[in-house]
Amino acid sequence: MWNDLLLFQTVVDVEGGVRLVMESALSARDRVGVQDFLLLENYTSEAAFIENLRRRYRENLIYTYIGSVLVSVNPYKELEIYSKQHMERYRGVNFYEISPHIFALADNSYRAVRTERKDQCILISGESGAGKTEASKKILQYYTTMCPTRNNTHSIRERLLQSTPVLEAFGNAKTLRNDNSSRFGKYMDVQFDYKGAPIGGHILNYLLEKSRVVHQNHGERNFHIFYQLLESGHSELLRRLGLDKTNPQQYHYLVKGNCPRVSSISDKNSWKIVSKAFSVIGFNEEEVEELLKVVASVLHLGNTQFGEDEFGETHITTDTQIKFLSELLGVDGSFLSEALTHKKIVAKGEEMIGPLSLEQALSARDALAKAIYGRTFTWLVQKINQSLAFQVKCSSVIGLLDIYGFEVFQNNSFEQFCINYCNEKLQQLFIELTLKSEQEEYEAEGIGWESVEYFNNKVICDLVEEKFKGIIAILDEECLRPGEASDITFLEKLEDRLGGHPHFVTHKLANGKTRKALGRDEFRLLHYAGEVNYNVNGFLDKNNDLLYRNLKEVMCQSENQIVKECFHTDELTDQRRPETAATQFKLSLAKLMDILMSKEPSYIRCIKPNDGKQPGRFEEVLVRHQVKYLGLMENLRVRRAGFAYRRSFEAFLQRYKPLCPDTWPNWQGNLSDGVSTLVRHLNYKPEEYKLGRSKIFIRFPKTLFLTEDALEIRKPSIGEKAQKQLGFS
Ligand code: AD9
Ligand code: MG
Repeated sequence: MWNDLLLFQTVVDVEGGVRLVMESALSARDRVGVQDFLLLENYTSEAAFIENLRRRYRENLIYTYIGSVLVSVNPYKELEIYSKQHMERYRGVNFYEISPHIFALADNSYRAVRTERKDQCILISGESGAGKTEASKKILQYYTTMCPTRNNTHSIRERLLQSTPVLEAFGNAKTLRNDNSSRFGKYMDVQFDYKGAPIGGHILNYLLEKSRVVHQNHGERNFHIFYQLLESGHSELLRRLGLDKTNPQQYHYLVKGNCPRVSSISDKNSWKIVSKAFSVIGFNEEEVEELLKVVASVLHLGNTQFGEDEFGETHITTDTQIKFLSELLGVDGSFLSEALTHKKIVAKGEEMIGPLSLEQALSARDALAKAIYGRTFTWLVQKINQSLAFQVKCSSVIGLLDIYGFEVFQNNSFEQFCINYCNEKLQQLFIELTLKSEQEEYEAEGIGWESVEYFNNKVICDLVEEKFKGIIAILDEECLRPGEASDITFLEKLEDRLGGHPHFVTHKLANGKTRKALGRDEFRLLHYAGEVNYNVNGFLDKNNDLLYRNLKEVMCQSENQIVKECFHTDELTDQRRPETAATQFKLSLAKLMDILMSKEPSYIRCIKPNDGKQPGRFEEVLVRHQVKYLGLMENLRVRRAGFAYRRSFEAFLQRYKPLCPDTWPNWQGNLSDGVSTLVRHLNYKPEEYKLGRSKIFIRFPKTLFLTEDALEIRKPSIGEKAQKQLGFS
């Protein structure tokens, strides 16, 4: 397998020139396809693209490049390609020398950090279950295993690694698409010192799917931690938490999906791993216990029931739950009971208390459970960040983004709207950083090339986020009209203001007729990746994300350390309206875009080959859909129309001057002439490169790869000192 597609062999001739010899490997290519889509003869054909992926997948070759983009197809089985020996094979080698691999991409970013001191980011995208989280774990493993160590940084490596199981326990769940689905977005910086040793990290989390705490669809589960605790928590601990492990089905918040056990998941093992991870990260026993008290209190909240008396007043019928809740959260039981059945409104400086209906009490209870869990998750991230904070000077970072892919379900709600908006932003970033900047650079350098048409999705980003006019602004506007506005008035406003927009559709047709394919409570967005119908039911509530004031008051008085830190009294005194959920998300995405824009990106595009989580099954229709919405064909066209590599004249000459007697050891003339002399000597064909104003552009990766090989052969004869000067590793 390691001979995978070394289709070209290098021959260095007597004068030091490099020649390329095609290996008689056509049969190999037939069998395993090409390792870089740039080498596909018929590169505009989607069928050829998919066929190449299929051939490679059949041979367990799950990775393929499009230039520097890595395409990965989920194997759904353990492959023997991630050992330390494999990592070593990829250290310091050029991208194209051996079989494509995620370690090659990780190493490439790392080398850029080391040699150019330029911050990097690795953006991993793909739909649920495509392998994003696994990919980010492999990258983290690579850095923690292969990078040099500082004396005191052993523990930081462990902490970097151990942050994952903790966050997965609280933020991942079994869904229909993935048994270990991340229900939050994650961006993690790995920080390095000037010697390239990992010295710290920092995590940003995005939009946890809080609704899962109180409701799961059939066949899905709540977050893993609940099952882990019940399955494996020590009996004494469970007693203290008031939990009963014998029957997890008795917990209201765990039974909705009717799926307590999952064959691919061992809650027992995971509990052991998470318990160990807590101590590595630096949680002491009391902190873990406080955290588990919060987890248990969510279960007790779920089991808190309400009844109506003869006057229609709502009251709590399950006093034992209140007793446990008051102990676990360290709050006054009667105060809590009242807050769960009444609401306090402050209007014009006056407080008014009114009873809640049964339905309102249930939803207040659920809102409290979601708030406690959601805020605790953010607290957990902060706590991990404290543990990962670096002690010595950070020189550069590599950011890893593992964030939800585009989602289209039968019924799409506020969550899908946010997730798909996030994907629009990432596509916009990709356009900014790759497609547009590529074209602009050619223009700036005066390089002629065929311009490639691509769809710029800025128009859709604007549709969602534009100030005063966009969908989020209209949604926020409706949220400011309590009592008057509803999900339907929100939809009507959208129709009114956005009706003519080319990417927005509702059931109303321009001629007054009705579009049958859309319900009266739906709108459709024509995303860059395809059409999605959103049902507006619940948009206002989810965007408001309100917790009644008196419930906040109770939580602010909590003696549980974590709850105390999660609910500040300033919240009660602050007169300003809190940001809505969509606006918060929009602001956090804008910050994320700034972070990513300041770094040099690499991309991993993950593909899910089938919906059955099965190894060896490649479903063409499913794959084709993903190839489309990941924009891979467009990406390939731009790459093929352009040049795979570019380097400044200076950097190119500095690196390769030992290969030519006229440029070694020093070229006296101008840089452009030096590069011309050098590439003539290297026998570059005119179609392989172009010289711009300040840079050389190399069309195919293999050209550079052969030049690197020649350098490797030449290295011993140029002496160690010169090698150091030239920056060879
Ligand atoms: V989600 O958007 O969080 O729902 P991901 O993160 O894209 O999704 P994940 O990485 O969790 O998917 O992969 C899903 C499952 O596929 C894993 O639990 C593994 O069982 C399987 N998988 C993914 N990548 C690999 C791999 N490189 N080798 C083996 C893999 N199995
Ligand atoms: Mg994931």
